[in-house]
Amino acid sequence: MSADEGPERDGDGEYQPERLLTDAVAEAVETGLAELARLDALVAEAQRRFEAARDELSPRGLFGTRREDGFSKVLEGVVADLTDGLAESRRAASTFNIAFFGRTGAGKSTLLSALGGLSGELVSDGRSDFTTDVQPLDWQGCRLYDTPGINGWGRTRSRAELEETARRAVEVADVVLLCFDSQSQQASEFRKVANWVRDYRKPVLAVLNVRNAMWRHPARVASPAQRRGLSRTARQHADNIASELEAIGLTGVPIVAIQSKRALFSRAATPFVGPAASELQADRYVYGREYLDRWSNLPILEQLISLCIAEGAADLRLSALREGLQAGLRQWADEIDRAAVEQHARGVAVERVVADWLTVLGYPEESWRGALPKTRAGDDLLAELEKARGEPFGASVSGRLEGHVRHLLKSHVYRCASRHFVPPKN
Ligand SMILES: Nc1nc2c(ncn2[C@@H]2O[C@H](COP(=O)(O)OP(=O)(O)OP(=O)(O)O)[C@@H](O)[C@H]2O)c(=O)[nH]1
Ligand SMILES: [Mg+2]
Repeated sequence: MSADEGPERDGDGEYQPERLLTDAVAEAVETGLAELARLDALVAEAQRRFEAARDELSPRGLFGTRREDGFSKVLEGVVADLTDGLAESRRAASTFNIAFFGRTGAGKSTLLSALGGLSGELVSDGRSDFTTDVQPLDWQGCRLYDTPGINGWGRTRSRAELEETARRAVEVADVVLLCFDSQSQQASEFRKVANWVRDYRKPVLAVLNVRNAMWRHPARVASPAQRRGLSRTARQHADNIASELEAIGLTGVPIVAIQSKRALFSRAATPFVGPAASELQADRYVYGREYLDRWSNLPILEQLISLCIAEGAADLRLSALREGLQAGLRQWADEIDRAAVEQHARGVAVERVVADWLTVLGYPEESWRGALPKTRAGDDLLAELEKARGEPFGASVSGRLEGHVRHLLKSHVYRCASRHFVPPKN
């Protein structure tokens, strides 16, 4: 990637390095929100159908109350879950998330402070493991997540806790930035992050913070041969990082070399409270902020982040939203299937009881069938049940009870009759 193009300017020639990124973020956020509106409509339609199904299965009684059954509960759960899921997505969709990972001292907080135009308070004063929490910073419609150095995990907070926080940072990230510096390029420390990145299919960029103060500093390094030498060394570092990343399964990751300290010197808000405040003043005075910005190469990193968001992240956001909803629906389809199997078993049991009763009591005759309770459609409940099971009950009109009573009566009356009956003498 060319490092010599100047930064963006607007029509009046005013320097506006963040414009491209802001536009890309705004567009991608808008695409996500439009998709959310479509999904909202889908969920509203699903809700309408669920409720119609529930009304049919379990109509409201005389006083507007509904009998609680398995289906009602499942359906209410479906609607609440889908609505909550979309509300959660809406909260995350209003911003774009960029998570920074790297070993302690790699310059993560420096880079993040440069991007955010902070005044240097997050940058280490030289101590390692300076950042101890995942810190979110709102910026240009994005949320930047500064994370503790990965090699220091576990020193200030439990490793498991920090790993979980880092995993969540990858989960919500639209873009993951892996930060290296010219002194440490071991990608193996990123293995965990790399696994999450692959699992969640997140776009990744690598940043190489070149610490050599002479790199990309034409005002101080006049000799082209010397400049080429410095560039060659930076290139070797970048190649090394590429093969390290490949070794942990991250192939084709774009790598941008930057000078974080120079970027911060250009972009920081004043009064500056970070390290080397007097150096910052001197550099601004001697070289000017625009020079420092251009030769820090930060605008190229910003362009790459913008491209990532403009080209890929909007699609990723869309599929993440859709997949999220689909996963919710699949889960509830399984619940409904489970409830259906359960209800079917209960139905079979009820049918058996009804069949037994009919066998005992006898199948109701047409003459008194009108006394049976009716459904809303006007059928009596027995007819409704027979419709549902697909065949009428085979019980005869005179049930076993009748036969039994007749039998009892017969034998009883016979016995009584035989006791009291005195045959006439002839
Ligand atoms: N000389 C020089 N110093 C730098 C450069 N980039 C960062 N530093 C310094 O290196 C130290 C560490 O930088 P940070 O940005 O705090 O590093 P970090 O990756 O956030 O480190 P942790 O928070 O400990 O994980 C700070 O004192 C920075 O001023 C650079 O390009 N050149
Ligand atoms: Mg830090």
